[in-house]
Formats: sequence, C-alpha cells, structure tokens
Amino acid sequence: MNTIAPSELIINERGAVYHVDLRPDELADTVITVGDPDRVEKISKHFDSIEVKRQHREFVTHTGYIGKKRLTVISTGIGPDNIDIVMNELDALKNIDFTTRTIKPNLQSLKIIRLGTSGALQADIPVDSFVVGTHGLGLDNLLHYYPYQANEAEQQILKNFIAHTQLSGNIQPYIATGSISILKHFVEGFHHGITVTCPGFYGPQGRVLRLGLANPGLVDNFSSFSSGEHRISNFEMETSAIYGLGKLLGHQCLSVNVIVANRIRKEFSKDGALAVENLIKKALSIISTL
Ligand code: R1P
Ligand code: URA
Repeated sequence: MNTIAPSELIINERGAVYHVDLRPDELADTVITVGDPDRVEKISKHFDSIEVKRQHREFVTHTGYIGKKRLTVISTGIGPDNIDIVMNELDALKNIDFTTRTIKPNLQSLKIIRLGTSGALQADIPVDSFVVGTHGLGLDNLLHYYPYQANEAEQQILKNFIAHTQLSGNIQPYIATGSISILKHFVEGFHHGITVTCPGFYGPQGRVLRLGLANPGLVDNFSSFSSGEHRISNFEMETSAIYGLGKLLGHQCLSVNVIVANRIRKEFSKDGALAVENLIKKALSIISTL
C-alpha cells in the first residue's frame, strides 16, 4: 500500500495535522467553517459543552456538543487558498490513517457547512437576509489544480455564464453544486441562488478605491445573468473552493451567508454583528438536527 510521505502530509509532535493543528479524534463529523477566527467563539458559545479548543495561525477550532450532536467549528481565514488547506486537512483527519500514513479502505463523508458574510447581487435580496448557495461559481483558479470535471447541468450554467460575461483568457470560471440533501433543510427564511466566489474583495468584486477595473461591467453582468431557473444571488471568497474540493473528496458541503452589503442598492448592514448572530442562531437550530 502506498504511504504518504512526511513532506506531503505534515503531522506534528502532537499527532496533529500541521496547519489546522488537529488530531483525528478532535474533529466531529459535522463541521462549520467561518472565515473570521473571532466568529468561532461566537458559534461555540451556543454549544452545551466544548471539549477541544485549538489555534494555529488563522485556524481556530472548537469542538463540542449541542445536545447529543457533536460539532466542530473552524475558521478558514479569507480566500480560496486557505480553503485548499482546510478541506485537504479535514479530509486527511477523516480518511487517512495517521499511524500508517495510508488512505483508509472505507472513506467517510463529512458534513461541512460554511456560515459566512457576503455581498448581494440582486436588489431584492436585502442586507441582513440569509442566502444559501445552490452552486459555487469560482473566479479563483483553485480547482484548476485538480482533475475536476463539472457535470452536464453544471457545464450548461457555466457555458451560459461565459457567453453572458464574455470572460475568457486569464479568468477561467468553474462551477460546483452544493449538497442538495443539506440544502433542503435550509429553505424557509433563506434566499437561494448561485454564489460567485472571487479571489479578492476589491477589484475582483468590482470595488473602486484608487484603481480602475480591468472588467468594469462585471458586477452588472453577474446581476443580469440567468440560466434557466438559476440566477446569481451573491458573492464572497470561499464557496466555490469548498464545493469543488468537497465534491472531489466526497464530502457534503453547503454555504450559507448573511448579506452585509447590497451592491445593487449600495447599502451596508447597520448592525453586521447582530446580522451574523441571527444567522448563527438560525443555522445552529438546523445544523444540530442534521
Ligand atoms: C471578506 O470580508 C471576507 O468576508 C467573507 C468573504 O468570503 C471573505 O472571507 O466571508 P467571512 O465573513 O466568512 O470571512
Ligand atoms: N464579503 C465579501 O467577500 N464581499 C462582500 O461584499 C461582503 C462580504
């Protein structure tokens, strides 16, 4: 059996995988990811008990229980590059034997739910509302480093998106679908739509401070896009990478975001902290029953 070399899977002296500094026994089967390290405590304060608290770099992890449900909440920091680290290390914790450094014969699936913040791209999705990403449409390039293949339905949306936005050359979009089985629990009180994932907050999301834009029409093109019943609801910086790697690794992933900015109405939440707290409470009431 092939063993995975210490240079490829780095395990520290605690027996924990390097970046997230977690041992296999410290990870629950249901994982909540957040971008902001300070949001981890805002979630775990709702747990009945906390058994594990770890921090290494931007990766803060708390594992504990709500009732009988064991949950891990972990911060990823900002961006798809961090998602590459977190998704691969979460999968390694579950599906690689750290003693023999071999892939386990029976692979297991994690439930991974992102609770994030995001910008709305439709006038009718107001600030402080909640959006579930039916798909992650990636303008980052992470999935291009893996043998990723969109299915036929995904390819059709992508084809229509490329035709509509005329994106080509140095931006090569990809698309992956969120977990339908988790999504069906997030219906009442949630908007649904395609979440676009951008490799930056300013230029890649059409924000102009001192620099101009290479693609000045991009945000308008997002808002006016539709493909059958699908339209783009929002953008942020992690979802497509979570959905794409989740699909390749066999995990069930869903991204749920609270809208802090509406880019069409040019509005920003008057109390973003309260909006995040409201999302956490509503999402935990669902996640604790999954
Ligand atoms: C940008 O401000 C960050 O906020 C959003 C974006 O995806 C990006 O990570 O999500 P989080 O609030 O989860 O970090
Ligand atoms: N996070 C983003 O990436 N964009 C926004 O507009 C708001 C939050």
